[in-house]
Amino acid sequence: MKRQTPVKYHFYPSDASAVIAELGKDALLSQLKKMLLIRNFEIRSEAAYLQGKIGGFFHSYMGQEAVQVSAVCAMGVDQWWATSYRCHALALLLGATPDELLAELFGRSTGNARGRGGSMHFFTQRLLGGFGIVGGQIPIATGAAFTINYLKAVPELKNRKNCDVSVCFLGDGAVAQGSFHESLNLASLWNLPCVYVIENNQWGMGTHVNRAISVEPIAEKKAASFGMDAYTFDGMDFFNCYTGFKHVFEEMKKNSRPVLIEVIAERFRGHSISDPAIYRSKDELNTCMARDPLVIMFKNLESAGFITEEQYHAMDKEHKEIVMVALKHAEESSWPDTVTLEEDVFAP
Ligand SMILES: Cc1ncc(C[n+]2csc(CCOP(=O)(O)OP(=O)(O)O)c2C)c(N)n1
Ligand SMILES: [Mg+2]
Repeated sequence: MKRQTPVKYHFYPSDASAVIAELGKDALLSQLKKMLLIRNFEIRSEAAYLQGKIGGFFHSYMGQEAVQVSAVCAMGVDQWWATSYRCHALALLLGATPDELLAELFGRSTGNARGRGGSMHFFTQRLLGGFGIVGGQIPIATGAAFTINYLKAVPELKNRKNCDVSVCFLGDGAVAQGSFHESLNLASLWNLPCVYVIENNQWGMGTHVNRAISVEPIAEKKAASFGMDAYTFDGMDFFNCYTGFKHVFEEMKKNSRPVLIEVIAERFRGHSISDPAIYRSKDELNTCMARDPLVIMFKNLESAGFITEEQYHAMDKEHKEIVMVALKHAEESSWPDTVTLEEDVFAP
């Protein structure tokens, strides 16, 4: 049965003006540019898909940009990162180029995974994936957190390049998976520095979170059972997310304890490109799109005197053009040679 009462979230306290003072104009404009790159990447690749140029699965991150942009801004690229199949944004944030990602969507040999992975399996040196199995990334990210401690504990490995935390994004739907509970239990027992971030966009395919997950707010109610601290952030607000992620990161560097974060977000599209999302009314969609994370970010930076509306439109156009160039590169790239079909296949 659907829960009727609206969920009361306790967002981590934040003050946009404090973040503006801390990060300053250049760093904040650079975050806004990242959001615009992600948004334009999603819009243009969606259009290419609808023209039949891209096949397979395709899950848009549109609407959730503030979450991963702020997390990478607060913790830096040099951590371990993992996410679900909704992985376009994180790959862009961790250094993959629009050229290689679009070529991957087009299935070309110049792609991020040489055309073999497609939309759900982007990776970078620091991004462990892109996972198509719901909850599949949770044990992997937990293992990466184990590695962080292992490298610190073994004297001969102490000089190896290490990082501070492993960050695992997962959807609200993944909370019902066994891998979630097994991983969080182990991470707590073994003090693994893993940041588990539930991106609660209210839906797991066409099932509303209140018909799939027994308690809400999810992090607040579940973290205690693992002896972890819980946090809730407003996923449409870069400043709230950044403040929260920064706090968590600083705490974890001191105590090496895992944490559970729930970020309340909205996806502006259906579950995937083939989902018309008729389970959500137009009014509901309009209400959530009225809180566009890009607009919220822009308005704050405009009030701070960092950018005008005209400059914002020019910045948007500039990123649209970056993606158009990448589209051309993808279209002109060659298909993988069929003789490579059996390469990189693990078959013992
Ligand atoms: C183990 C497993 N079960 C079911 C599926 C089918 N499936 C794909 S996405 C999805 C919904 C997941 O929703 P959520 O975790 O909230 O992530 P979101 O798509 O909202 O980002 C389901 C059930 C799957 N891929 N893997
Ligand atoms: Mg979801």
